[in-house]
Amino acid sequence: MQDLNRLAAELRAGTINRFDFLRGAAALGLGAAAAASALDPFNALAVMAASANPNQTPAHFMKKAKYKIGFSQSELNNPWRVAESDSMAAEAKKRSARYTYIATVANSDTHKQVSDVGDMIASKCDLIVLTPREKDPLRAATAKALAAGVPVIEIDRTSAGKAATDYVTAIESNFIIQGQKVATWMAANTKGQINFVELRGTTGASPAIDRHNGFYSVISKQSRFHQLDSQDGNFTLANAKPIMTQWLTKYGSKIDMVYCHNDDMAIGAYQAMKQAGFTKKVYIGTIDGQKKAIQMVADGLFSVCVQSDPHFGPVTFDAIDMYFAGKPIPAHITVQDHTYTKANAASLVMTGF
Ligand code: GYE
Repeated sequence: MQDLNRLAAELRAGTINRFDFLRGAAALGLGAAAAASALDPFNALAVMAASANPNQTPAHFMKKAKYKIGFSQSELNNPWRVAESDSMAAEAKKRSARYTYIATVANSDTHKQVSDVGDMIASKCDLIVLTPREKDPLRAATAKALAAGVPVIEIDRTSAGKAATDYVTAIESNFIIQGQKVATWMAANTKGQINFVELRGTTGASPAIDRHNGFYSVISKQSRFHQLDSQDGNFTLANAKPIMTQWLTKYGSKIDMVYCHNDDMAIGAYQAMKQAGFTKKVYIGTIDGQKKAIQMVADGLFSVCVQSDPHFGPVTFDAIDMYFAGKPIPAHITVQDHTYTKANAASLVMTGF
């Protein structure tokens, strides 16, 4: 109990943060609730909730020569996710003097991703990088890590909960702005009545929610745009292509525009049109920035592509360095993305993946 009292004093003094406190309590065999009740009447959970931004606390008592980092990937079912995992692995290799690195893939199974994070906690990872497949269910994973005192950095997507409170930081693109950029391009560069279909990303994933809301925040104010249909294409070509084939049968040449939450689905929609012998010129707006898609913008096959840069390795490991150096980390780190149009795409193909 002496050790727990020392930790509590340090937490109160602000020389350690609540991740440190919970990790210290866990090392003593105590979970968060047990740590709190053992400290009664000093209620640790209340103090932790009221304590300053955990990222701003300078001291981290667990100094080590090498930290173990775990990366929980949701799935590798499209080129974007492969590029992201490759970027993380390459950066971990560059910094292998300071970090050991393990990675898991949840194979599109949200429950498996929650248990993957549990396994990383059990295998004594010092920090977990998480790309949460679905927003709400992955809250269980960050809660588990927080209770065990293991800091989590969320990259590319976010789970429910708050950056700098439930996890250290969120490193991601602004998905609302991405959707708005596609809609703004369509509003500025088309004329007359426009009927459109929307291929959405995985239901429950933060980019699917935000890219939908961002797009509609602009397009619903334009009375000449009409939605014919909208379906979940799971961010994959394989799911999106048959949906587009059905729409071509159902709506045919009524379709003027296709809005896709990612390039893989846009390429699937384009292939479906080609295979159906559909020759009408349809506007296609997409997000991600595969080299192939940027080239299709340059060739006039896609109208606009907004980048969502998957190269998270360097920025994530910079944040990890800062965390273990006890330096303040902003709650949100926003990735800056290009907008590719006919005017600039040919010269920017190399910025893709
Ligand atoms: O657009 C898509 C991937 O979470 C930002 O997920 C990411 C999205 C990306 O499967 O291609």
